[in-house]
Amino acid sequence: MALKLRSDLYKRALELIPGGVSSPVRAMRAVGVDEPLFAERGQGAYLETADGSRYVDWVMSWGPLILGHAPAEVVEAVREAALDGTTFGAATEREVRLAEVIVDAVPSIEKVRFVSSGTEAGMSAIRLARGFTRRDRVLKFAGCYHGHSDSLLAEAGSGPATLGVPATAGVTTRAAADTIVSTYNDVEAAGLAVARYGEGLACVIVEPVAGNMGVIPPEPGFLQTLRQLCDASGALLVFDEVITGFRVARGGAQELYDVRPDLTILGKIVGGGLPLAAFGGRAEIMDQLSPIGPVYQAGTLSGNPLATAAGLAVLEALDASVYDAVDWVAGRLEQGLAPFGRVQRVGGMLTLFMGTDPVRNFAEASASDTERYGALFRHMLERGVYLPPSQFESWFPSLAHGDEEIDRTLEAAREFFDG
Ligand code: KE4
Repeated sequence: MALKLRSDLYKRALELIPGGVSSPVRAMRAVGVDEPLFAERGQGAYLETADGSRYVDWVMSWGPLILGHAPAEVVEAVREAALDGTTFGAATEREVRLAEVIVDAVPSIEKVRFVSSGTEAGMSAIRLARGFTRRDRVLKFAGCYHGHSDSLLAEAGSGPATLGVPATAGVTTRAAADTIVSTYNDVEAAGLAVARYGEGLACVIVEPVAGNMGVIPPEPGFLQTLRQLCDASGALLVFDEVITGFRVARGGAQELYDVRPDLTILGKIVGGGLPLAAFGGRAEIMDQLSPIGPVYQAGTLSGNPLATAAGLAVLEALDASVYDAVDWVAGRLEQGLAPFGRVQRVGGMLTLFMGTDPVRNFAEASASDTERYGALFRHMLERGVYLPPSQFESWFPSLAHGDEEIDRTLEAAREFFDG
């Protein structure tokens, strides 16, 4: 019965929504699953699906849910806010309060602008960097994902640092041509790229801890070198902290590694699980934004009252005890999974790579045995444990995960690898 229910729902979805999903990774094609999960309810560390199954959830909506699914304080805050209206299209005190919390927590942010998704934040930050520097080119790193705006969907051509080529249909060659793609953790390649294109370089954008190749920590000196290259060339350094922001530390990766970017992109946790993201940085840069500056940027639902209520409820709960607890969960997972493959972790984000060697960039991540990862995913799902449906994603432990969820996960993993 349960499977039939899911099939019917999927059939209906396929008729109405491309691939039956609202975002590609949810289709679970990368892990050989022919019908994706249909979520029905989240509770703490668990996801309940339309066919009546219940899973230990390590995806946690791809990162926002550091307190777990539907924490009481967040649900209450959103419920209360909704009673006063769901959107105004006007300034609100709540967004001022959320801006205060962000400016106080994130070392490099003096001013912040709210948007509705990480993509919008990334796209806007790039436009602002181009407007501020009056330069066109953007340097990114292969395997880093900054949302799906055209200029950030460019992939590397051949060679260590080349002009980007479109990573997908629909992005024009011209849109990709101003994007240079280099190799993550390769300071030489980055230096080459800046030497070759530095004049016209508006910014260097990077995930300070890569989460979209699987978790890849920055090698010692990598982030510091990017800071120096930007200072030398006049380009802005943009940290995409959509994943790492408020996750690897309250002040994000820039606090953890003590490197100050010029602009920071935030998302996921900052919106408390509702559609809210943000970008911020030095006031002299942010003041270039409309309505006081020449760089246009706007949004109907930006700073939405329900999302700012959720974001405030989560950020106000994130004290040292939460980071210690999440770090403990992630540490136990890392230790327990270590015999099965290459585990890479920074604070509350980790990946189990199907391989044994260190993974320092996209080429090395791509060498992982993705077939075996798919087999692991399906095995774990059958045992009630929901891993990210792609080798190139992070697991997202939360405050709601404890010994029971970790032990169940490690036991199921042991069965797979020892079986
Ligand atoms: P959104 O537009 O999906 O809110 O954020 C884009 C984005 C920007 N920067 C980083 C570092 C990100 O990880 C993301 C989005 N993350 C993916 C999963 N790693 C979201 C999942 C999906 O695309 O469905």
